[in-house]
Amino acid sequence: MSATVAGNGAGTKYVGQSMRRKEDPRLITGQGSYVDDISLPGQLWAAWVRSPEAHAKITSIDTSAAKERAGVVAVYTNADLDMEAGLPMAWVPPGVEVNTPDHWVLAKDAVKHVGDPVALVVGTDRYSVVDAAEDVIVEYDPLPVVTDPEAAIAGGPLVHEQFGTNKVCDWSLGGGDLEAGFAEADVIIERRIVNHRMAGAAIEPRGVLAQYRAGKLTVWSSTQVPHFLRLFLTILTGIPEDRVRVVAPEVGGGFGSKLNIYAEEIGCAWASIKLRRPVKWIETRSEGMMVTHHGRDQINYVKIGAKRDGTLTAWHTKILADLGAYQTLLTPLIPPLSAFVMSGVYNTPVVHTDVTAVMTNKFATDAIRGAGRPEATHTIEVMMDQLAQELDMDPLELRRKNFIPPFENGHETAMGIVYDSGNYVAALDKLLEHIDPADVHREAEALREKGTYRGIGFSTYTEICGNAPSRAVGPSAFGLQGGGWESATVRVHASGSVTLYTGTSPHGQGHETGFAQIVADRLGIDPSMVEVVHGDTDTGPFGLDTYGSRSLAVGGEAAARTAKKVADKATQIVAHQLEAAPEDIELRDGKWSVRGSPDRGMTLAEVAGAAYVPENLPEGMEPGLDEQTFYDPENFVFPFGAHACVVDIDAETGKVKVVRWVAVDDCGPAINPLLIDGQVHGGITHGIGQALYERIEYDESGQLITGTFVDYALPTAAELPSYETDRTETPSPVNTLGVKGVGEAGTIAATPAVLNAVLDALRPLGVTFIDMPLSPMRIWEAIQEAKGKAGAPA
Ligand code: MCN
Repeated sequence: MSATVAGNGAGTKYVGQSMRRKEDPRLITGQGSYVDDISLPGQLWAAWVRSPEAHAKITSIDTSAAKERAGVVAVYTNADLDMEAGLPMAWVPPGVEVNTPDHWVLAKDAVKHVGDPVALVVGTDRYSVVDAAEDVIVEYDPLPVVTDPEAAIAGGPLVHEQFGTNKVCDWSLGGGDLEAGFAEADVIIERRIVNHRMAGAAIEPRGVLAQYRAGKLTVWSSTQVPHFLRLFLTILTGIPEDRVRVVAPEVGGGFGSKLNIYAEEIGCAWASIKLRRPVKWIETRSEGMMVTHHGRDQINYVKIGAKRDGTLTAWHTKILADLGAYQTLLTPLIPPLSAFVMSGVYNTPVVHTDVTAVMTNKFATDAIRGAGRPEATHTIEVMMDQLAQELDMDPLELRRKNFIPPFENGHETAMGIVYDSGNYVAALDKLLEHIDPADVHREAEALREKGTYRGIGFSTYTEICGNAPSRAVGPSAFGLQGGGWESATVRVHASGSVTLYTGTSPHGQGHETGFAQIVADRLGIDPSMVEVVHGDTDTGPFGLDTYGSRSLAVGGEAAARTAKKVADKATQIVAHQLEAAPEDIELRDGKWSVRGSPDRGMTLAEVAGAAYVPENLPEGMEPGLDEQTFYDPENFVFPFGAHACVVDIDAETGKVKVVRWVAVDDCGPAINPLLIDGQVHGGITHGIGQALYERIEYDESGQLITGTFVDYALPTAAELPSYETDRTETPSPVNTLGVKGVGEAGTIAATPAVLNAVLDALRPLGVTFIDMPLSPMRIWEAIQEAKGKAGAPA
């Protein structure tokens, strides 16, 4: 498959190639530098005293014993904090009231979830500060706890009394007449679908090192959002932004969980300002499970209507979203993202989504890979299979009947969301070139005699990413207190090598490779000559970081446009030097030359030489060869695809094994198919993890009972098949690269394919519906219940 690349006759020498990642040699030979690899002279360590109670008044805090412990330099409580504001939440939707509690770096008067930080201990030794934290005596007066969102909204104990309710907000998005839509339907089905809470579970825990020195604050943090962090450090500490530097060194994954401004980041920075010494904190895995934000935790009450022939007439989803006790950076904004894609890939004329967000005594939810779109896709694709059952129709035929027909330049959904381009039928057709459901069903029949139930499940999806047009997401439109643009600077050095500064902040996605391919093609050089610099706010311009599969479609496009500006200037210089017309200059085989005379030409190094020794530049041209772009896209981008999952279930034990996975994804022309495959593999694994194994669980008293990886099961290679991946390439009209995001696509697609496969397998046993996570116990119980209903011996 080839990629379309716009501009300057640049060709596609590197774009489209499966180049190996430039960043990997240093990462796999131990030469990467993570926060915990960095130490500074005079460095202190921080440890946090955390609440063991899910909800309680703090009646007293005695720090005296901790302060006496050898090496302890300071112990702080909320009374010591002189910050005027707490941790930020950045969504203020116009016309919608959002009940947002104060969220202090250290709890004030009361704790609202297990792990709520109550005191900060700072000392000279990494381990003795942890002991000292245990010496802090906090007395609590327990308050009633609510962990179930349905109980919380129905008048359960109040999480924050001042609001008189646990409701955070109501928010709706819809188009078309629901009553008329359902009146037209021959069949209406309703389900309650639970999308349980999960963790990001990045391989590197969070960590912070803050140093205040000579009036400048430098913070190294394992974060996805160094630029955001710098801005909020300025707001919360009062230090001007030019005196604050944030560095995200190597970051060992985030999966959304490091898209936040955390208490530990602000607390360590604040303590280092107070103490005039560097302060470091590295998260333990159990702290990570407790106070690194969680995701999902939605209940979807869905009602859909269709004609007897399968044509959808109306779709109504009510989302109850459990936000936890506090709202972190984007917490209440995530469920509305579900609403944006609730049409899925279907031409449903009436689609409404009503979000109710609620507080409970759990830690905050926020963006975890997919952020709202996996929840929507799960609901849509599970419902499509449920409807197919009701209509006694083939689930793929039902999908085909309702697919939005192929479009290249905009399709407006019932809700007024304009998808950029799509060809959903092509993705499904391609998927079926790889796998035939009839074959799987034949195999299933043979296996059943041995007690194994095989099933196949599908998911056809689209999602919204490439965040974002500022005028669509910004304060007056959607309420995000920020923009959606991205920056890029290209510096061509005098000897012809190139540095690209991007405002994105990768943490595993491979930007150093893909972005170098884009720039290299436009400048006629090898990608090894392009260094991609990111994650340090002291280099390059302000940027908006990495999340929401935005980096390539926004940041990569900014890089492409900047490289094109450099190429345009190079063209002018070469035309002048070769005494030719600029229109006659083309970039071919690493040289700008006169069309038809390939021998007369200049390489980038020669052009750079001319630009920096400006004896013979066109009249009025500035010396130098650096350029910069701030790119704000016209629309989001909407990748799509079709996935198939085959499972085997042991009916005796209820254990599910995924035995085959075929994925066809369309993220526009591939910059690097190897990077795409890596993203899709990781994404699917994330989805399978949620569907079968992973679950953050609190008991009724608000205790976290999945506090370690012993209780919170992550899938490993041993549980998974080798994935079969393929692509279609439908260019986006939104950017010149034609690209869409792929970082979350696999996760968004995956969970309904697993659930549909499990239900397909269990159908002969009479099981018609079940919720994730599809644990052996849950499956076994469903089988027993179905047998009981059928009158068979359980
Ligand atoms: N790509 C490509 N050609 C395309 C589309 C994408 O070569 N047509 C490549 C890009 O160049 C980039 C990668 O695919 O190297 C992902 O690009 P994009 O979809 O723009 O996503 P982002 O770079 O913005 O990454 C964010 C996304 C998100 S939101 C989560 S969560 C996530 C993910 O990426 N977390 C990850 N992938 C992850 N991968 C790793 N290893 N670790 C994480 O924490």
